[in-house]
Amino acid sequence: MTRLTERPSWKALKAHAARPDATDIIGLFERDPQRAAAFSMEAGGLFLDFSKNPVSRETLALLLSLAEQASLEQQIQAMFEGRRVNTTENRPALHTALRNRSQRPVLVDGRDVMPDVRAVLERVRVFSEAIRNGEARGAAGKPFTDVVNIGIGGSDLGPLTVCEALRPFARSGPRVHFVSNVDGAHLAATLADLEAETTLFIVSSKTFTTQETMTNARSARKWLLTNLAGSYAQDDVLGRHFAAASTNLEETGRFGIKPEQVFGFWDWVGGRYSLWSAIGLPIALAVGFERFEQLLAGAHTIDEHFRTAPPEKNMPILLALIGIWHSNFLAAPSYAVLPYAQDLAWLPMHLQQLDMESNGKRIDRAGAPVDYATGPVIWGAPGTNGQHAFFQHLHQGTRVTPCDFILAARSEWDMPGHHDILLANGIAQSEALLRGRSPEEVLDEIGAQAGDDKETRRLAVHRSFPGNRPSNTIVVDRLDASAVGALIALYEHKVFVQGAIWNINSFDQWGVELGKGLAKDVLNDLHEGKAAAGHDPSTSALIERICTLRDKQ
Ligand code: G6Q
Repeated sequence: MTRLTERPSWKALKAHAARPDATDIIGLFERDPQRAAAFSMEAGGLFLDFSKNPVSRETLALLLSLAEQASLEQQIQAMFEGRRVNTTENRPALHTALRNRSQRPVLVDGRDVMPDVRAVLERVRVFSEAIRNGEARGAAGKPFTDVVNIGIGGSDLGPLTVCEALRPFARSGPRVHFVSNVDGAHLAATLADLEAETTLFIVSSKTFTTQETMTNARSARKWLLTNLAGSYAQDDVLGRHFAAASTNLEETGRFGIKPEQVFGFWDWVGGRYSLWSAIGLPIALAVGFERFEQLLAGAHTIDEHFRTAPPEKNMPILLALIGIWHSNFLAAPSYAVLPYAQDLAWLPMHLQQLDMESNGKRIDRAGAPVDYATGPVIWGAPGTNGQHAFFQHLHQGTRVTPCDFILAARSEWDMPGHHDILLANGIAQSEALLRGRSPEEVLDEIGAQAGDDKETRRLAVHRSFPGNRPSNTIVVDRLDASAVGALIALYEHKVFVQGAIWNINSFDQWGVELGKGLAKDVLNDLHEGKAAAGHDPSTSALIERICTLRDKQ
């Protein structure tokens, strides 16, 4: 296969990006009165306006031919069909099967995985309903008021993001807490407010060997037994107060979790794509199984759209291509996700993992180093807070950061007057980024006459904005479970498309292994109180310093 940078579409895009007016978005609007309508689309309850990007019809055509030359449609099909698209781990990536609401079978090695998927979902339904309605109780016979999910990475961020997003619908369920960090502060501060008699722990870990999760799980078990084992049998305490979402049934049993409280999934579910599996159990507990199903259904609608819509009308494909245009051809180093919704506060973090762990790769699928940029740095925070912090950089910094604004037309909270202010700010920010403000406009606005006030003219430069800064705006009617499912699925597929075009494997994460291994050696050193041979001088000195400070009387 021809290398990506050697393909005609890549070269044409390079030339296209070198035009002097390549980033003139305002000019595109001036020349095309239909632009706002022509460069926006709807799918699965999501509306995407991508008109505020330096993308013309010609740009789009070139980007679409880049996708075609990467055999994108065949790659999409391969993922949905359960082919082993995760080539370094020799596995399919079938998060789409977890939310397959159709009757279509999904075959892995000729076997339909859907009966197993449905069976686990049914067990999640029964268990979550029993906890929510108080039928399932703790060792003291009391219903559970609090659930603590212990997990990290993909076993934390996905369910946490969704539970936060659906807070308005969580009023009748138990409170759900998330403990991820091995920093004892996380577990200790969470447990400080909880009663052992009414607390259920879910250990969420695909492997059930993750250092942080197992450390937290063991400390939680100790806390529970210290508080309850004096009055109740240890087996009963563990059996009732612990559940697990895992693929490692041997280890969950060894930990003391009853098989009936273990919810399985499969090696073809990647951690950062696992919220749709048993890892979503905290979601079902927080907002009810029916809403969990609505979440799956929302994602499934986007899956169907992604699988069947032609590339030029395909939302994840368009979003991905625009991202490629920014990062590979216009040299944007990062990408900001700006939900104007406090309930989506964790979305930027979830997307950061999804995108950066999937596409932060430098070796292509053939094993050769790439000679083009892959996944950008993803960051962001909810509006309007960001406006009072890093938006300065977005508007006037030297680096251009493409942004996604995410807005919900209606609020789930009864707080009169707030939502319009929130929406107005979100819309106005994308307008300001596009429009900018010249020094002359600043002077006009402050009523100064050219030349008559040196100080005013000096300040006008500082108060001006370059404009032509790109953004997408995604609008949902309301942030219900279906919209949240659709939104996350949209980004999952965007990431897939980019990985497919960059010819990298978006489904492995070898880059997290080296540090994990070294941490074991450093932990040994900390236990020994001195640095063993073999570290670099900086690392040895740090270990020694930490040991000295730690052991000081
Ligand atoms: C995600 C990664 C990673 C993983 C965590 C937790 O795609 O694989 O974030 O989810 O390392 O792993 P366990 O679920 O096995 O504890």
